[in-house]
Amino acid sequence: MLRTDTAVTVYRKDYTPPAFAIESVELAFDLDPRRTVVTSTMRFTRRQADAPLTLAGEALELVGIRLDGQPFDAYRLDDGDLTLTGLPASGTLEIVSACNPAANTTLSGLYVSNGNFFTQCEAEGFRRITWFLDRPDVMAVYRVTLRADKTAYPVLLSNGNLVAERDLDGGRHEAVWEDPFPKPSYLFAIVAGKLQCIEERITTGSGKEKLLQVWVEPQDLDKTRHAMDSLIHAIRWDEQRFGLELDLDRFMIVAVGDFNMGAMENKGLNIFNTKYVLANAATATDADFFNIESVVGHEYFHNWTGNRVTCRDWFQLSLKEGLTVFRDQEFSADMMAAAEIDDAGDGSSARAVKRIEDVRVLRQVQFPEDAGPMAHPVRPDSYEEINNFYTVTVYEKGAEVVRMYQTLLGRDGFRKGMDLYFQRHDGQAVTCDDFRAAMADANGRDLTQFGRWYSQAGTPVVTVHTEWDATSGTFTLKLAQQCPKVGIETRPGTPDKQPFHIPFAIGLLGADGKDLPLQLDGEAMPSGTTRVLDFTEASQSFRFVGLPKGPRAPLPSLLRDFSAPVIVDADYSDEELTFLLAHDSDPFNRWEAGQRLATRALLKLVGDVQAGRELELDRGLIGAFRSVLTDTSLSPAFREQALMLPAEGYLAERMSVADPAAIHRARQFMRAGLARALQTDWLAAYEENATTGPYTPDPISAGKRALRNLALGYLVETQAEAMYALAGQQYQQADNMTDRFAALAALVNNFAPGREAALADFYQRFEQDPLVVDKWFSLQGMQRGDVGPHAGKRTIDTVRALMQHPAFTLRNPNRARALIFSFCSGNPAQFHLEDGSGYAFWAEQVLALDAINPQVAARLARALDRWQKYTPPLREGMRAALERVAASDKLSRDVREIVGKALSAASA
Ligand code: B3K
Ligand code: ZN
Repeated sequence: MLRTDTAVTVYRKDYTPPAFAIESVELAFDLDPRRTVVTSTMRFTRRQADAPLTLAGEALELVGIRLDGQPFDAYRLDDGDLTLTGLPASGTLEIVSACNPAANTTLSGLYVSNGNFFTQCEAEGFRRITWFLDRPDVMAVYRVTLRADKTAYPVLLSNGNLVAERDLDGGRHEAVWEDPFPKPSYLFAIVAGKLQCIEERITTGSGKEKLLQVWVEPQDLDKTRHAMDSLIHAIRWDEQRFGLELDLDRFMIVAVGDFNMGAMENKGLNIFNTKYVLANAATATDADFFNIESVVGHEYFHNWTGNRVTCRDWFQLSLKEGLTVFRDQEFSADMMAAAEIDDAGDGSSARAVKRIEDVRVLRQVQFPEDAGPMAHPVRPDSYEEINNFYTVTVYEKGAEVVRMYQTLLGRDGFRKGMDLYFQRHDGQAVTCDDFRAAMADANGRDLTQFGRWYSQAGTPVVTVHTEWDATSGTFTLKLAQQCPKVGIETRPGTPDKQPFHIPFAIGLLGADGKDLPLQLDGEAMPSGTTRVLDFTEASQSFRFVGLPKGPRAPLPSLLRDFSAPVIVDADYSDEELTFLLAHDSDPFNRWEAGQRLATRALLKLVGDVQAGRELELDRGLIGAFRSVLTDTSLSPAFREQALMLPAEGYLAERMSVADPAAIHRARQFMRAGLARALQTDWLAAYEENATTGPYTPDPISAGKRALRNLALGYLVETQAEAMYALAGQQYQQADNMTDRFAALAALVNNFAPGREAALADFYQRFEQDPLVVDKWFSLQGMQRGDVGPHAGKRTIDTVRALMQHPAFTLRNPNRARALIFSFCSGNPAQFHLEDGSGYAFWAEQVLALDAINPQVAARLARALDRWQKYTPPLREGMRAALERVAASDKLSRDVREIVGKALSAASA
């Protein structure tokens, strides 16, 4: 049963080392879905005189305790925790406990999914398996014995190496696994059930042979090749880029359909959501293929950044997550660039595409988090429930912080810092400060001020002013940074915020659009055309000298490649943005200029909608879009990025008071206008970007499909019969999921005549494939409600009807996310209807999910984080919904923290 938790805040300042060390653990599992018995035998050593040993436990039944072989009764149990007193300086403790995996719907600890056993221990799930010092700074070696019925559970897996296997009486069998590397309990894992694998043997850099396996349910075996290839690429990449080799003889990936997040880096036994393993041309899109490579890479890279060197406490989570996200981003960028180089390019456009995608997530999700009630520094100072802190701030902003080291120190300097980090800390549980010290010491740099990126929350706003002295050819850049208090920083007594150390990359464009050589005042000669400025003061000026004299000032290209996670406030004219879009040598900033233009035009349209003025599409914007669309010197993938309009959620954040209905109307007006104005060009792009030959998910052909399908989306927006037919034909004839699904989406979103038939056909074709059925639900959760004859039709009604569909269940997180999260977080205009229907639905679903799976419920709860940003009727509707949830007397600690913080922000 779920506990009803009272809020207890855990503070970073209260950290103390553990009173005991546990050097080794032997675990024996007698696996049974209803009652699994676990015998844990631990070698312990006392580290602090007189301290009792308090072991964490949750949802466990105590069967017995022995100390050095003798029954032991000097213990007490409170609220799950087991406290043992009078223990000797060292000894062996045996604890026998039982749990009920079949009844475990939280998917934390040991649970059953589709008849097989799986575990998830990070952050605090191990305590649901056995009593333990369940904290990351307790590292032990594990030996694991698994016993189960051989017919029902033929495969028995755990971390490390398989050392013995035998049959037992009564149709049972046993497997023994040993992991030679000391690890924290959160990296422990077992899997048991009817699974099959593909395997490969590879030889690593130092000449050792390794066994790689991808384990799935038998019917999915034909969807594992891409995950295996991705793993091999990741292993090679980590050797080449960071000199890091696979340390175990065997490395396994296992896929499970019921999983709270993407995947988990358990030592040698990575457990994955099926969504990030299974793919073939018929069932997975280019984006799915891409995400699989990225997540497989991410989990593999954790083997060094997270597992070999782990976190001292959970406040240091970004030590492993920010660093590992940075590593997976670099891996993907290198893979994409390699494909572009093979295709006769230089890789820069592919890298920019990856950077754009990452920055888009940062801006659309992390910036709002950093401005809302859950705002927290990359290294938080407190939490109520640690699972709520696996956030975009810890992950994505954390990755930006790691990237800034590389920007400041250069690639080689960063590598030196990494080498020193492993030299100093291999096998240890350390802090973000230890990482920063390694970067500083390896490069002889003072990174003290840089530490503020870990301790202060919020997104700094950098205001830019420039001065041009035409007679001396001197360009002065005046930067000012501001970062008001956010989230719990606004509580009384919090110290004032100090300036950040911002690596600010800049270039200057001459009248011909080419980069000018840069020379700062005081330097003997110009060097380079992009300079990274150390912007460390609240306001600071940088003078560039020796520039071509004359009335026309150079045009600055600011924050190139998005060199820091900040908002740049610069008052470019439309002409200047159009010039940057056409000429900037930094492809990221070409995209950025286009986004600024589109955002400006969209926000003006939103104002017009609100004021009841007639809407008119800016001619300049049409011209700028046409230039990008028809510029075949740009890669299709890049053009697709540049032609994608800023998302509705992003626009909401850019307004002082968000008005989702007006934003939607304005954006749809622009989409329809661009569709009509550029119809011939869209059609040409559609035809020119057809791919030939059998489907492959490589970045070059994926880029072509992306542009072609973007064009299709615009074309169907014209509501022309011929375009409906084009989409219908693509839907029927597609030989891959990317094209089929894009056509379906175009039909569905525009309420095309063939829409219902296509939806029914899609379901029928793929009803046996849960991941594709998720796509079907998700598309309908995100559909518009305001098109043509369907104007006024509410998506909420469709969503409620779909919840009655036989394939719908709240118990499977992927399914719940596909329908409910898609609607609540991916469909702002329909979710925020003024009748409050979306908010009532949200409250119902948060409460329903919380009774099943608090972690998933708490994620959904966050959909109302930004409630204070909306127009008064919406704000009040959201407040009422939050209060309704908060009033429940059965809330988990997870959901209570989220709604509590959202509501207390009201008074801040
Ligand atoms: N480390 C896991 C996330 C665990 C989440 C626990 N609520 C996956 C990852 O970041 O690789
Ligand atoms: Zn991770």
